[in-house]
Amino acid sequence: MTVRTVATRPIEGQKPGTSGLRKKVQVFQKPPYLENFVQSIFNALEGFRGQALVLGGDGRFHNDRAVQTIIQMAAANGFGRILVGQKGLLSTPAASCVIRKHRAFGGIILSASHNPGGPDGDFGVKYNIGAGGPAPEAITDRIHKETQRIGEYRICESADIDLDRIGTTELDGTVIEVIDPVADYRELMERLFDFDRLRELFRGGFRLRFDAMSAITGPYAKAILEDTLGAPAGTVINGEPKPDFGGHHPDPNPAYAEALIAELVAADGPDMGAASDGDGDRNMILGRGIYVTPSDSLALLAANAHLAPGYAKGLAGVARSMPTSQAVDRVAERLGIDCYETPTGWKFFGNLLDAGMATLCGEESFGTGSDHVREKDGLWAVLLWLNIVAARGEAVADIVRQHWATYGRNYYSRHDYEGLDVAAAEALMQHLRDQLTALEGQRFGDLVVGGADDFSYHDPVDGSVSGRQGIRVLFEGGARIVYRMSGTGTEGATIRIYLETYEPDPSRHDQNPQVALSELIEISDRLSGLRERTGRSVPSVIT
Ligand code: VG1
Ligand code: CO
Repeated sequence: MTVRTVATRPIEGQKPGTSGLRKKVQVFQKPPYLENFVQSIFNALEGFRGQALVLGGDGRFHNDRAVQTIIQMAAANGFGRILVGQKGLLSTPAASCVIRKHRAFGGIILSASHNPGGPDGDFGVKYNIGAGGPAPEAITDRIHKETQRIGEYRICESADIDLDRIGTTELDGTVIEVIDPVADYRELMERLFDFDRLRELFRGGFRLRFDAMSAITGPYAKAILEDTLGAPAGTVINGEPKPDFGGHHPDPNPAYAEALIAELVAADGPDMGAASDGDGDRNMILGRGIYVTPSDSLALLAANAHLAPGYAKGLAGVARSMPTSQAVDRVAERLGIDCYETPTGWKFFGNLLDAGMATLCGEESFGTGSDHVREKDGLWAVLLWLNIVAARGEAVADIVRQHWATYGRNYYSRHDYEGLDVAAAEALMQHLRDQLTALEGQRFGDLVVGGADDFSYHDPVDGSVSGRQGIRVLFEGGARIVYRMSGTGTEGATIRIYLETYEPDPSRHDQNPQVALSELIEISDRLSGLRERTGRSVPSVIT
């Protein structure tokens, strides 16, 4: 076997975003795009010689080719072991679980997550550290620097490794272990949740519909929900991972999971509905006749987690990304635990989880997780919900309504404007920034601005500071408007506007969120000048 050193030159734009480097499949397909980025990851790391690397992806188009290339490069760069999921597959939370359990040096996850797949879709590469979580900014910055000065990459030229069969092979002194992608993850879930109780729930006729959206969670959901917990066959729909996700958008939200929503609205619909995204780290929860917003879900899980064995001792603290609604803050206050506010992106939760300061964390973008791994975890959230439903013996809708009655309801919505002209989007953000100091004290109808800033995060664990993380307009009484530019898209710019208002009165808990938020939506338009600047009058997606 020969290790080849191949001369190369830096490629523009290899800068990791909110969650890894995401580009069109065609960009990644063209050598040496992938090779450059992977070598830059290795160049940015120290001390991995002889250590283990975990590798796998969500099965999207190009996953199979990219996995082979990365195996050859990891071997050539001196890793001692490569743990790769069978067929090159690993969900994002399972990869995090495997890294931690096998004490790997780190892992590479191939996914563009909730972005569409297929030959014309998106591809992505993300590096996770030994703690199991996404590389923190200090490392992603280093990787970006390496991409700008790369001169060569190393690769072991060999035939493709057989990834269909579980077992061990060797490549130039590097041991390659093809592992069952589900086994370690299932074992972890079994330790956290009361599987006997869940079996009873399904034996009693509880009906769950889980939409895997033709993405990676299918095999995990079937193995755990159907094969282990006895949910009837057909509980998991769209359960076969496909390279193009069946042509669908693997993003579990009301806009892209219409069929599931329709089923749950029906009077004779299932008791609970759920969906997850391309790489299995997101979740959407539905009850019969009710959609649970991710922010409410986080708050509810925090209030009820003690009902599951893995969290019976209570929570050390909770954390949410800044734009996520403040519903969980109210739960934390009542529990007497800390609530941390971090920038968008799971990498910011890692330190809090490692330090034992937070047990649960979540984002408004359908992400919830805990200290069991260092990624958000879609199926985990579904199992925790099931455990809570089983322990309380109540319907999802009743649990949600009781929660609102106790804590008040945080009406919440996110408006996304996608595919905008980059310069126009940047100018809009700057226009908002320019108004920040003048905003304080201004009155808009009944609402008074209590403060406005561009969110800056001071990590309480390592002292690092991350600035420009989103513009916040905070009104007295808890209402907010937040503006951010997306860091995961691959076409033009996406502006996300997050709207939130608080309603303590239970007699007003049945409004349509868009109506409850209409005043804020108007103010938001006025402050940003969005219509004039972008020519758009309606959001691309409302969640
Ligand atoms: C989006 C979400 C963010 C999430 C990220 C990765 O980022 O808003 O909350 O962490 O996607 O999720 P952005 O920068 O586009 O707003 V996943 O499931 O795509 O890895
Ligand atoms: Co994802």
